[in-house]
Amino acid sequence: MKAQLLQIASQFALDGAIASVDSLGDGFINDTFIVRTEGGAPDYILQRKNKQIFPDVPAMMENIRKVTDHIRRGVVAAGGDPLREVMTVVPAKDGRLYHLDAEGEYWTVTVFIDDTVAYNKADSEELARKGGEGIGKFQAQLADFREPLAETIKGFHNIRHRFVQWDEALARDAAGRRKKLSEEIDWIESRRAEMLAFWAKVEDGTIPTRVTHNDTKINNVLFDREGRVLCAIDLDTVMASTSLNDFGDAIRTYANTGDEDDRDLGRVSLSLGMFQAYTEGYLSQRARQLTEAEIDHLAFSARYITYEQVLRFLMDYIDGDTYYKIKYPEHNLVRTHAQYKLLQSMEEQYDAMCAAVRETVEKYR
Ligand code: GN1
Ligand code: MG
Repeated sequence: MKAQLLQIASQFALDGAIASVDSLGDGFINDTFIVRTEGGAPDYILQRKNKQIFPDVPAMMENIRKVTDHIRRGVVAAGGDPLREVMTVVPAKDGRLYHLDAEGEYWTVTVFIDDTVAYNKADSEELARKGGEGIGKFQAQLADFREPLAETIKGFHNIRHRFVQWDEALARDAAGRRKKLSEEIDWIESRRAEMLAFWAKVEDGTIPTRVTHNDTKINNVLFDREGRVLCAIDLDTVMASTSLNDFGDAIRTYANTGDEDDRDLGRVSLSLGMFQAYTEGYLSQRARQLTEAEIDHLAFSARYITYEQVLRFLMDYIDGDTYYKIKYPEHNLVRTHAQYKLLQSMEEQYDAMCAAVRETVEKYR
């Protein structure tokens, strides 16, 4: 394996001789390694990309290249450090953005950003504020990005597309579970029209399409040792959609007082304090650039994404657990209930969420 990894790393246009290649982190999706080099050259991140989740790795890498090139121009113009304040894709020696090995696996390299801090859980309002700042900064840097981006996962946060999958899953009833789920199915159906009405505004351009990160959890933002935001990382799911999705998905994860798969529903609710903190950090970067329609739907986007997550977990349960990894047989149903509890908590506190958004916008405009 070591020899194979060295051979793969040597396919890339690295500065400095390779000293070692070692496994790094415990990501669920890709396999990640660190390539150490000799002398003053940077170290590198080598990844084998997951073909099951990303059927078109070349298109994905092209998306990442476009987006990071754009951010880099802005960082350089502002006198920042382009090796620390944005991810750098390192091409293979043949000029491609990936190396395809003899087994048909796709490998990619980026520059390793040294001396940084990342967090796995947002356990304070201060950290939520900084996380919001990190994603807000990422979006602000891409506000004038105009190039087309490939749709690397079809209809990812498109509820119209999810309903097509949902209706098929119900009709198939592959695991024979549908008859026991009439209450849960009703949670989805009773909100179908409302969610489609929101999405129609994205489709007709009332809500603009921008660059979206699509995986805005806290460990995808890098900080320096002084606690300043450096950049957003893990750009595999960068696509074009409404940037509200990135806000909503962050709130779904940052502001849940319990766990995504909590069996104890009493623990699950929306923390208004964490919501306010993330919103504060986010709008400190974005208040002047977002349209009125976006501001008006910011709080709703948390409901939208959480609803979508209820649908996706329940659909996977109905399908017989084919998409999400499960740790026990009812896991997807437990996730469905826990995310539904979070959705209800958001619905109950919706007026306060909207008021917090309005107050914060005024502060930064
Ligand atoms: C998956 O890979 P991970 O855990 O960051 C999923 C997200 C879901 C999330 C739910 C490509 O994200 O969309 O929100 O699980 N990613 C993909 O935990 O489907
Ligand atoms: Mg991910």
